[in-house]
Amino acid sequence: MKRFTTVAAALVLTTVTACGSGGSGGSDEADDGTITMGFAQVGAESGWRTANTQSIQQAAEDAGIELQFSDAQQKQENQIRAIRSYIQQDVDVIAFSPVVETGWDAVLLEAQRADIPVILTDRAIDSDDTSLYETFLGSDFVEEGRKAGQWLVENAEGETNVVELQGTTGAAPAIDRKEGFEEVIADSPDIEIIATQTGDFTRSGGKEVMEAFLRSHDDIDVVYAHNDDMGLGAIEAIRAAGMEPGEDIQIITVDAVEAGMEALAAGEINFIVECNPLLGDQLMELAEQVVAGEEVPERVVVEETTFTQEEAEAALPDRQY
Ligand code: GYE
Repeated sequence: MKRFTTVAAALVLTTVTACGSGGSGGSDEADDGTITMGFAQVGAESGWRTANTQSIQQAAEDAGIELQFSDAQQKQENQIRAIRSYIQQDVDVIAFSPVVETGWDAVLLEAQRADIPVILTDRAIDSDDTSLYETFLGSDFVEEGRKAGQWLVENAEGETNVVELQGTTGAAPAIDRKEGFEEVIADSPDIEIIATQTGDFTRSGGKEVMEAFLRSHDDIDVVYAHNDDMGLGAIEAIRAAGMEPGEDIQIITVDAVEAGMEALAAGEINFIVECNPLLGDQLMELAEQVVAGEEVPERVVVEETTFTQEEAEAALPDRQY
């Protein structure tokens, strides 16, 4: 009898301990082995983002990871609020794609104090304290900008006036794609960026800014858009101004989402640098490793390619996004 009591008491204790570390949501890994991830997404601004969100949701389901998902509508304060709520819920791991590079130290310190590991995905942050996150999974945006510039250097004939549609101001892909492109064209004095402005990575933003560029410049040769969506908006603006996109004005974009690839194959865009949004499976793998306390690389770079018009036509049937 005495022995039975002891075992029963031990069992009760174990249960209490599991609950205690499980947090209020009862979703902590200690409960039944299920990992809960809080994911703070940027928004739904582009075809790339839609494909990225689908990839993350599908991969979580496949990996049996419980996903708490939020859409910040491209606002940093919304993302910070989402991260705080994940901290409060005591999730096992937080992942997010920072809308802009700076201003994250305070909230990430809160996550660190609560012992919740953070994974950066897609976009990087600009902070001296690299202990605030475990790893960064995403593309090399500077390299993407270089590839765009390289194509132009190889294909430009004579004086070439470029207008640039930048991504969201302060976002890593906007800063880096600009930097990589400028670096490569710097040695070509014939190529000049005559106007540059943000279109916030949206089709409507790209269209609006391109309309303004067309009103103030009658000598535009090339559009360099930091994503397909803005390039697609520029196509509409160019058509409305009575010109042929891809011919009268050449267009270079980044992403290679389906709508962009279709426009490339149709001759309306001239060159696309790929940026792969299918990060879900890799993210879930990293999350499992991080939660298990395993070492993960500081940086995981996504492999990418580029597409000419002919290559787009050949690749389109097999594209997943
Ligand atoms: O290129 C753009 C999206 O952060 C890589 O964000 C991502 C970028 C992508 O809105 O289409």
